[in-house]
Amino acid sequence: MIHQTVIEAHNAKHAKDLETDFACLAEKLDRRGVDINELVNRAQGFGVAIPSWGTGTGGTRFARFPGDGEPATILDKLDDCGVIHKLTRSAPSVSLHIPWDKADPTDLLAKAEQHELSFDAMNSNTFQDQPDQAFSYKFGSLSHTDAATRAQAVEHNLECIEIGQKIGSKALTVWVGDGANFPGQTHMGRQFERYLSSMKSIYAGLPEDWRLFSEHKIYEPAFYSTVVQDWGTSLLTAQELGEKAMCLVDLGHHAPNVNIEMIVSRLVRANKLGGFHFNDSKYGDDDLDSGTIDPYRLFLVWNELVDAEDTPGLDLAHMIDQSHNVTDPIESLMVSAIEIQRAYIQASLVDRIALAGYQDENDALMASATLRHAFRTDVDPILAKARQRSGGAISPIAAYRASGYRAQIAASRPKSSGSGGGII
Ligand code: LRH
Ligand code: MN
Ligand code: MN
Repeated sequence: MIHQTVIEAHNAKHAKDLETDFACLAEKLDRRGVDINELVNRAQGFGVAIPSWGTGTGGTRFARFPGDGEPATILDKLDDCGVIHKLTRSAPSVSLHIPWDKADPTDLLAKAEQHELSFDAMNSNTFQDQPDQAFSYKFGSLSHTDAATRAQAVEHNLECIEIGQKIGSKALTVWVGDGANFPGQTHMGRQFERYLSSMKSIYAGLPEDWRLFSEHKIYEPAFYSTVVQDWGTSLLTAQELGEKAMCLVDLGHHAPNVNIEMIVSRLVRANKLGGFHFNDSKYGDDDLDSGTIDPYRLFLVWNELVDAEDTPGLDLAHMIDQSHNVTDPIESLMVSAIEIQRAYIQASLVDRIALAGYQDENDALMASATLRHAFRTDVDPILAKARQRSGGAISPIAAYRASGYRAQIAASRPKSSGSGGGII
């Protein structure tokens, strides 16, 4: 593990530069009537959940190229999540995936406590067949034509809830790959009815204080049609199921150029926005690191979220969902958590009174300039100060590399084979 003294030694080297940069930004923001310490407080209060599956090297259907010290078990994954949180102080929870992360709940809780972590939404998996299951998901799961296959998929989701209850999770995210590869392969209406009816059975088993997230995705693995392909279908589902059902927006699950920030605004209006899977993409569900392709879009999403933050009942689950194919996953996840936090703080800098004035006057030029002014502000010193005040590293990547953590775990974990393609 990374000892606090490693962080302190690292911070001692960078503290003076940070003070200078922080004082400079504080003065600049003061001229804009903004108190920098309020922004530091906001940054310190920020947290995003790490997907357990993101800690291992991802892959494509072509190949997977594992690195050294790949986590072999969920406990290893939690150790890696502990490192991410320790250095960034902005990733206090983990989102588990069943059955990949099945383990004794007592061990999960003990490990989480050791790293000051908690468990965010559970994720079910009915897009793969497991060795011991009776019915195949080749032609669908919750929407399958066969009632016994649907029942098996429902049962699996109920088991995820049961496991989640033992570890303090409060939500279940359902993403299904069900769909069709050919026009005519399925009756789209009847298939959706079957999906809804299965989701109702899952909803019926949801504890009082839990929420059910439906996650839409435009395509893949089904390439002609997908049952929950867009936010419209997701919203229909959430509205039909009831109060505890919400929509989850995975940024990569849309066609290129779709206006995701507008989807966010509409779902807020419907009181049905439940959470996010953050990532970035250029072409489709690329699962690239947050903020690496289109940081302005990430900012625009956060602009809607900050604008809506006082909406009664709005309680969002923020999670990362990425596949790290060519980087050290711990490094990618740390940078991603910081990029998501950066967009949040930049969006917090938008002068909303001025913006509303420009919008009312139809001053398009000044309205858009107001957004870009916030986006272009370098909030790095705020993020670094937040980490320093919370006991994290001023520069997490440098501290991580200096710690030698990867080499240390590579010596104790079994070497991972690169055979077979990764799936997500
Ligand atoms: C597939 C996917 C989806 C889910 C995850 C478990 O696209 O990445 O986003 O959230 O698998
Ligand atoms: Mn996702
Ligand atoms: Mn995805």
